[in-house]
Amino acid sequence: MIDRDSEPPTTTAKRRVVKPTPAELMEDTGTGLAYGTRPDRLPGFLTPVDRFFVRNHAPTPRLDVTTWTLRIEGDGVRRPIAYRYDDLWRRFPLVSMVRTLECAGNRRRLFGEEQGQPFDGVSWGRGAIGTAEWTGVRLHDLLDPAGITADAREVMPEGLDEVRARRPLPLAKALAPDTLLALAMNGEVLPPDHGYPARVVVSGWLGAASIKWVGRIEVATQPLRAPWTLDDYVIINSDHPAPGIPITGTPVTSFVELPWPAQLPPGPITVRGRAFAGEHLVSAVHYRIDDGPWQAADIHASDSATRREPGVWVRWQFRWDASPGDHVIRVRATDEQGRTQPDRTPRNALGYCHNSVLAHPVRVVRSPS
Ligand SMILES: Nc1nc2c(c(=O)[nH]1)N[C@H]1C(S)=C(S)[C@@H](COP(=O)(O)O)O[C@H]1N2
Ligand SMILES: [Mo]
Repeated sequence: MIDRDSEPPTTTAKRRVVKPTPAELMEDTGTGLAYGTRPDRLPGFLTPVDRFFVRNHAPTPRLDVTTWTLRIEGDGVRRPIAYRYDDLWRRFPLVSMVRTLECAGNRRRLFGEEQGQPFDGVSWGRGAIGTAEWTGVRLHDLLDPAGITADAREVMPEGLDEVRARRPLPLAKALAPDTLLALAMNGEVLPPDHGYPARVVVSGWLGAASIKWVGRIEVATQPLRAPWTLDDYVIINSDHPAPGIPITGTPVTSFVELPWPAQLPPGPITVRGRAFAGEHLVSAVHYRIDDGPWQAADIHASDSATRREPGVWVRWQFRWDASPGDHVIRVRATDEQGRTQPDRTPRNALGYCHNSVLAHPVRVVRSPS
């Protein structure tokens, strides 16, 4: 049996996001809190806001910027500060950067199928990944006026949603030049579901590090404890028993921009997709049709939307003369350190970081039904 990308959810949970999530653009995971981008609905290098995946742990909060403040505090700063929304726009240099966000649970349903046993947790298909141009202020520039102490170690942004989502970052990652407090996404003020008025964007790390609806940032001289590094977003396996290891960067992965399963007419076509390697660079993408040889796909080197850089996906493509019948497309991306997508992902208890080479089913028929 072929499982479909957008298996209709068995329960129709109440929607707890703001933007429309039509089935032509997004995959409903059935939770009311998590909607994936359909991989076959990517018109350009960036993922448009209308289809960018959403992952909430509580309903999207509606925040009012006339009363909203951002507090910087904790024993790792000498002078706690509170910023208003206008301060963020006016007092600091604005920076724009293209970055990909991927949820650590992306492809969990496929991971469960590979293991022959479903995982608990959001049953994602391939859609919990997206790329946007984020505009905002460097976290470094915001923290600096508070006077970071010499012994500061961790920085923890906290959300104003019901779960007060928070996750500590090591000081060095928080101060990296490409760690941003984003105020805008693809040239628009941040939409409510993506963290309005301000969200963190942590380059190359799992989506859960990029806290939305930030209201407070704690700087601490001691390691901070939070549910998302203690109970969730950790790798628990035989090498690392509970509480496991908190996930940071995500491993090299790729996907084909076709529905699952796909149906195509016979003849020459261009098969397209994306590859992403977290904090690393994608150095190669190979593909294989059925039992044929592995061949190099063409990585778009001339994307004017972005330079090729770590933290950003690449587009790739190849030409294929599709003959009638059932076929399987496999794609394997490799990062600059030579790490490549495995045939099987070693099991971990919570079903994170699935990056196996997928056997993408394609039916080639003369008159698609
Ligand atoms: N405050 C808050 N921030 C959050 C979350 C959340 O539930 N609350 N979800 C996280 C997770 S798990 C992911 S994958 C990303 C998803 O970002 P997006 O909804 O903009 O795609 O946001 C992260 N930031
Ligand atoms: Mo996530």
